[in-house]
Amino acid sequence: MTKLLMRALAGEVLRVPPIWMMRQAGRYLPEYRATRAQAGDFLKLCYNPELAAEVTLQPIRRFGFDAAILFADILLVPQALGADLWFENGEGPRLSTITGPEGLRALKGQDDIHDRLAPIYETVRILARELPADTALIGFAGAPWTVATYMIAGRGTPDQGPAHLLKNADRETFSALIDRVAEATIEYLSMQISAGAEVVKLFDSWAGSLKGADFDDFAVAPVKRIITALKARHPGVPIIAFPREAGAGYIGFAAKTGADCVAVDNSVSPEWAAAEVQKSGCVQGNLAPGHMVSGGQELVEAAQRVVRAFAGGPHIFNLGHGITPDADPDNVALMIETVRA
Ligand code: 1CP
Repeated sequence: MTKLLMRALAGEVLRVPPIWMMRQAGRYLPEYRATRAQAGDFLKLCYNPELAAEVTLQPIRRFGFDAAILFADILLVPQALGADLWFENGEGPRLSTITGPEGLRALKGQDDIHDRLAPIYETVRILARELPADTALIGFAGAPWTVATYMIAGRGTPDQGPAHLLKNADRETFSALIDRVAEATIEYLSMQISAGAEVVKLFDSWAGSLKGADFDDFAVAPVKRIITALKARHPGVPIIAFPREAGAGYIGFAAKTGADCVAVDNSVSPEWAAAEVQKSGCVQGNLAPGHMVSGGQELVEAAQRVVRAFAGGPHIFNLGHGITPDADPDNVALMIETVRA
């Protein structure tokens, strides 16, 4: 029987939606923390295929989600392109920065990224073998704008200021960087698909700070380019796009980019997303991640509201953004029980 996630992505309206969770392998799980300690640190975990496959499988074993998402990070692509990457304890990622044409010229080409990324493809091959027969395997990458914000600033930024500055001051360098990331992302995702990923997702976590024509040029166009190239090479593989906090930009996003499913964050109501986004196809989302910390009857009611709002069309149940380290695994179990009841 076809996997539930694939059925929703094909446009089927299901009585019970498939369910998975962004960052489902992560620090809220004691078994994840133990495996991460065994690996040494976060990046060593990403590049260790056996241990990365193990942490991908942990939430599947514990909760029986309908999909597993490859354990890796969107910042491995910049690293494969030649950026230095490290994680400051308790603070997050740090990268070497690109501030002008010299930085761009120093980057590797899209065909030179695979040596560094080979362990990720091996993780996908292990997962394709070891996942339960009804669990779908999702590969992923960052969308070019979000990846570029880290490559330009060298870290996460609240308003993506440095990336906006380069975009406005040196459009040529900025556009060329977006193109280089898009080209690398096509090759990276194509290799994940060849290794066994059945679905791929593009995370554009900072899409919400692109306004007006910038949204069309840097959130829509590069994602469309990646999807068009992947569809030509792998016609049957569905693609989920997540232009987080796009607001009105969610409307028509699937048609503009060719995505099979649009993931929506919880800054929009499920009723609004059902009316405005789901009318053009499958929608993923959008329970507020805070419910995984607070739990209780409010979690139950909010999860029921999401299920009810999206019941008239194809839907994948998910959070509006990643689960946080302070979440309680019992609340995850309660969410799944509620959705499947
Ligand atoms: O300490 C740790 O163990 C590291 C925490 C962590 C984890 C579990 C990071 C560092 N990355 C990941 C895994 C990860 N990252 C996955 C794995 C699959 C899953 O279970 O979902 C995925 C899909 C990502 C994607 C990712 N990384 C995004 C896009 C999604 C999002 O959350 O918006 C972004 C922006 C990153 C960058 C990144 N990596 C890690 C952190 C702390 C960050 C965010 C930095 C910032 O706040 O700017």
